[in-house]
Amino acid sequence: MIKTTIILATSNKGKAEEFRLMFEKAGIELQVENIKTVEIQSDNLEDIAVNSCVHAYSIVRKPTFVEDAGLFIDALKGFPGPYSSYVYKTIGVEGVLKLVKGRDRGAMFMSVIAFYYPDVGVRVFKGFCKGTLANEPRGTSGFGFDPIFIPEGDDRTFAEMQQHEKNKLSHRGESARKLIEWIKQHQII
Ligand code: ITT
Repeated sequence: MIKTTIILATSNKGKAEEFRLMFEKAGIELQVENIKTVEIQSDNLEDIAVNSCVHAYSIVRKPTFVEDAGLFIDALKGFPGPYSSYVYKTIGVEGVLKLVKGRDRGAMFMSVIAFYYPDVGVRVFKGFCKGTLANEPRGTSGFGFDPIFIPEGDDRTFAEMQQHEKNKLSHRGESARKLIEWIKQHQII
């Protein structure tokens, strides 16, 4: 049993806000640390998340988690996946739309959370969200590829939803619910 604050290490404000809301609803205190962790080059989100998490822990020395997420586009054989951050910063939403013009619109978001504390070791929690890519960007909320991602079962993009609606459907919502459940079961806080 660990009685202390849980740390989320991220440099992404949008991601931090989504976790903040879910932890607040669960009644668990969350401290966000704006740390850009060293990200190893790998085509596997889990390897990246686990390495980043252990690095972040070495700085904050409290139970820490990081999340690595990516957009996997069917027509591009899963690209950009682990390279989503770089693709977003370089060609952006419009560039991605150009790459998939006239092609299959299927896509999936994946979220991998790695939690680390020496007493419990590394724990990994995953979430997925299938959907399609919109023809043009729509909506102003959220971040990253939200304006072009329409989750299965809805006709709005994530950027046209309120944060709690996105959290219900999203990859991050699923992985965060698993982490929160685990934290409660193991009385980490
Ligand atoms: P940290 O590693 O510091 O947490 P990051 O922005 O690099 O922040 P990720 O590597 O997890 O975060 O995410 C890669 C990119 O994928 C991110 O910058 C977005 O462009 C995109 N992305 C991830 N989750 C998303 C979401 O829920 N909605 C829209 N785009 C998302």
